[in-house]
Amino acid sequence: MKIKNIKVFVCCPGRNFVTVKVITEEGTYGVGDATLNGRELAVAAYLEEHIVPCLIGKDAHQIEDIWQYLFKGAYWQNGAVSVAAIAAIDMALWDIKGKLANMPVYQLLGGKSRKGITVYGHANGETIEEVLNNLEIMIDEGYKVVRLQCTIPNIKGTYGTLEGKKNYYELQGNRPLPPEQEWSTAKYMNFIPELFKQARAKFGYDIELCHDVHSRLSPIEASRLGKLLEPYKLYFLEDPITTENQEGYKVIREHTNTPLATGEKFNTLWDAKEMIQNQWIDYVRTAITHGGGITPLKKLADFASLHHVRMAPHGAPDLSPICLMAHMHFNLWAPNFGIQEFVGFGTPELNKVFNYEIELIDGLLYMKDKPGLGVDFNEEEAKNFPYKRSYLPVSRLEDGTLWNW
Ligand code: GCO
Ligand code: MG
Repeated sequence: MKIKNIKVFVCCPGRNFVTVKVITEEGTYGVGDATLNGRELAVAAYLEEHIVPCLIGKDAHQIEDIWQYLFKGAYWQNGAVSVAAIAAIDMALWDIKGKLANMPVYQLLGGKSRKGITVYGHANGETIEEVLNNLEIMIDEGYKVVRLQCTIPNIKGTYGTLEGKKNYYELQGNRPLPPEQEWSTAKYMNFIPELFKQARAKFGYDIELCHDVHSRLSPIEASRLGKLLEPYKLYFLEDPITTENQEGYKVIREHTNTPLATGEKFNTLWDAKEMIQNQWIDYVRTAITHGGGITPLKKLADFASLHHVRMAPHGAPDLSPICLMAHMHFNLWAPNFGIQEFVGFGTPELNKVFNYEIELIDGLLYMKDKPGLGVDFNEEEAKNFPYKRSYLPVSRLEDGTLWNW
């Protein structure tokens, strides 16, 4: 089953996506997601210039060996650009293997560990009232877990919210230069417990709630926030700090029993090794696209399960539906799956380019059993949505110091 051709596409149906199509000599093809928000063309070039030529003629069945060849064989192993590129090839090869076996990929991983995938959605708002109205809508839609983010009063720019745009695609698809936003840890820390206090007062404790700090605190500030939020029993507090120093999580862990989640920027298992083996975190959020594919994520899940850490894959709108569908298979299998981040069913433009079927029933996401990953990429439609340069914002403190976004 030799690889005959690999095509790389960069398109913008609302926002930019990098997609790979691996085609075998027999005509079976698989698709993969290589999107790296704000750096899409670097990944496309890495694929086209440095990966594709090496894979033509290789056996598409040798998924593990191809992964090792692209990772170890490159000498420069880690890094967001190269790992996203490898991930897309890996996903496409699993898609091919599933199609050839006439089985959904989860069957090849070991079968189903659960009937559906618990997801958390996002309730955002410019005010607490708006967040709570959106939360109510999501509870009515059946969500069992919801992430709450609210604009912080008296900070210029918004924080993790929609900035008045109608959806994430309108917000993120058109930022030709990085917008700058302001940050104040003090204002944030003084405000955010109130959001959760009011949410609990209005909706009680049956709905699970979580929150993303986007790595803006120091370990001791995060410890204090975790403690302040304890009465509101969060499902998890995400990315309270940056993770260059894994032992930062030890500090937080020693001070609070608020569960902790991190990992959406991790590229390898080793990025999370100490925090997992020391049980400083509860959920690891690495996505199949940014963690190198299904092949290494399987190892990460097994390693995490030895230490009571569960998987909670990143599911932001900058991961394409191919990644979402790969997560569906992975999550159906992973015995230590916890929860999947889910930002909804996309837009009409997005769903013209990516064809997939999912359904949310009572807070669980389901898909139809189809061979492979069960998602297709429409090359012709993609041509109608050319790449547009677009960046994530950057943050600065009120005195101008560059901060973590
Ligand atoms: C999340 C994330 C995203 C990221 C984005 C970066 O938890 O969903 O933090 O909002 O910021 O994916 O490209
Ligand atoms: Mg996050």
